[in-house]
Amino acid sequence: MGNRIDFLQKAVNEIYQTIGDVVVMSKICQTPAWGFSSDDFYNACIAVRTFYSTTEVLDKLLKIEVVLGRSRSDTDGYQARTIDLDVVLSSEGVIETEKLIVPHPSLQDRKFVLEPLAEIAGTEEHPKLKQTIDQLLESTEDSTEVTWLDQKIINPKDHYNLSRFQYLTIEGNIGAGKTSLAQLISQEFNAKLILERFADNPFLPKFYEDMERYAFPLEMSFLADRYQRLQEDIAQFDLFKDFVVSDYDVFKSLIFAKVTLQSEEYILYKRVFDLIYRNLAKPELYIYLYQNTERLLENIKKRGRDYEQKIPAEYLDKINKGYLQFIKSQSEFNAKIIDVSEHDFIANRYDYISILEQIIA
Ligand code: PH2
Ligand code: MG
Ligand code: MG
Repeated sequence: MGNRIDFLQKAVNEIYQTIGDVVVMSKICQTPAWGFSSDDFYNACIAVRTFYSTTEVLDKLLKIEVVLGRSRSDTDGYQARTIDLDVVLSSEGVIETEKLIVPHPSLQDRKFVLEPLAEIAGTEEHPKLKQTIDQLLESTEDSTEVTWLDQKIINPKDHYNLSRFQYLTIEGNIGAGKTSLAQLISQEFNAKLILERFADNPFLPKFYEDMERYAFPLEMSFLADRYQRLQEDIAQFDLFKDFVVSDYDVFKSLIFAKVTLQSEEYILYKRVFDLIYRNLAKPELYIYLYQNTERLLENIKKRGRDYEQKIPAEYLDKINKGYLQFIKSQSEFNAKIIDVSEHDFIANRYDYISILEQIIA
C-alpha cells in the first residue's frame, strides 16, 4: 500500500541501520497479488551480512514492519500491507521453529520470490530441495508474468561514501577495537585492509615481563616492521579495492616509544624515525577510538593473549595521553577522536552505524 518504492527503500535503510551490511540488492519486480486480490505487489530480495542470528534478525524485521506502519489484524488470510519482510534463505541452513521457517516454505511456488532471488543468489542451493534457485525458477509451476521496474533501491551504504578517503587509519589504545573496526569497514566498503603484525614480534612478550630491558629493541623492530608493511602495502595498488584502511599508523611508533624509552634512547629513536617517516604516505583521515581504561582491560582479558594479561592500567593511561597529545600537536592530517566508551560496535549494529556517522561528519 502507499508509495511502494518508498516503503521498500525505507525498509532497506532500516535493515542496514539495525541488522547489517546490505551486500547486494535485486531490482524491483512487479507482480499481481498472489493468493488474494489487491493492487500489484512490488518485491525485491537483498542479501545481508550480519552478526545477529536469523531468529534475532526476524525480531528486528518485525520491528521494522511496525515502524513502517504495518498493522496486522486478527483476520485470517492475506491483506494489503505497507511492507512485508521475510527471511527466505539463511546461511544457518534449515531453521524450523514455531516462529520461523527457513527456507521460506513456499519459496519454490512463488515467482515473486524466485525471480528477484535468482538475480542475487541464482546459484545458491536450497538446503532441503537440493536444487539451486535458478533450477527452482526454471521448474516452478507459478506462471505469473513478472514486470521489472526501472526505479532502483539505493544501497544505504552509498551514503557513507568512505572511498573518498583514499587512505583511512583506525588508531586506538591496546584493546580499543581498531582491528575489528578496520575489518568491518574493509569488508563492508570494499577496502584493502592493512593490519599490524604483532604476533611475530619476539620482543613483545619479553617486553611485558621487563619493560626497561626490552623497550628499545621492541620499538626498533616495530618501527622496521611498520615501515616495511606500509611501504609495500600502500604502494601496491589493488585494482579491485576502492581504498585502503589500516589498523595502525606509523606515528604509533613515536607515541609508544615516548612512553617506553629512556630520554636518550628516545632521542636516538626519533632521529631514525624522522629519516624513515618522510617517505611514507599519510592517511587522509586518522580516527582515534577512545576507550576508557577499564573497558580496555576487559577487552584485553576477553581476547586472552597471554603476554598482554599483565599490562597495568597506568601503562594504558600513559599511552592514551600520548595519543591525545600527538593528535593535538600534529597538523599534517585530518584527525578525529571517536569516543567508543559507551558503545559496543561489535555486538550492536546501531553503535557501528553511529561510528560511521561520526567518520563522515
Ligand atoms: N506476499 C504474500 C501473499 N501474496 N503476492 C505477491 N505478488 N507478492 C508478495 O510478496 C506476496 C503476495 C504474503 O506475504
Ligand atoms: Mg510474505
Ligand atoms: Mg511476512
